[in-house]
Amino acid sequence: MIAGRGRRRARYWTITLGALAAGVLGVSPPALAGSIDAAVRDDKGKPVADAVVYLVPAGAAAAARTPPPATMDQQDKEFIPHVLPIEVGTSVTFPNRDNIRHHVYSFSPAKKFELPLYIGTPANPVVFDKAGIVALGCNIHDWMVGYVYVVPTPYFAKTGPDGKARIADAPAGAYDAHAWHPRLKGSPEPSVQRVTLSPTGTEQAAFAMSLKRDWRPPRRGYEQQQGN
Ligand SMILES: [Cu+2]
Repeated sequence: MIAGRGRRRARYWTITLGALAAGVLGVSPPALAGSIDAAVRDDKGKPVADAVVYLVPAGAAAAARTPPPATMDQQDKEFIPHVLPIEVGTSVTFPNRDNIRHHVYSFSPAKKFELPLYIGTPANPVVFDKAGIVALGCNIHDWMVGYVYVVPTPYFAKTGPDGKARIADAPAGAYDAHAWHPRLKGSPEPSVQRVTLSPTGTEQAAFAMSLKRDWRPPRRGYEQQQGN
């Protein structure tokens, strides 16, 4: 009799504690996502492609996570994409899709590394563990220039040929919106503006930037010399 009541009481507490745990852990409302449409133009009003727009939370930082891996191809003796934005901690593979060897390197403080002469995909990806600009070159082909731009946030996008970029999945709240481009004139620091994302509607942000001329060592002379 007493033992039976004890069992019932134990079951009562198990159910009650279970319900409490579900209340605390399981039914918190989902984070409401906001979105932003950014438009980047140069000082003549022309749309700027390949600009990286990213949102840094004004308050608490975004929860730490392992970002998905990314790829920087080498194809037809170019880095593709020309600009690869990634979050800090991202692993990047550098497959060589050409049938000649490339030798990828970076002397940038944010990530110094070298992938000596290779064809195919190097066994180990490169992990970018510090925010900043990583300029890529190839020891063999001087005109090959690419950028990995490492941002301290999962909320980023790159402008297309129309100069527009959309970030659609950031939790509602206040952010500093940054815009960066590899040919920014003067300081390489991104331009910043405060935006507040609401769970309804889309914020707009307009950036204007002065760009340096797009100069790279020419391909033609080399290819005539080498016959490739
Ligand atoms: Cu190369």
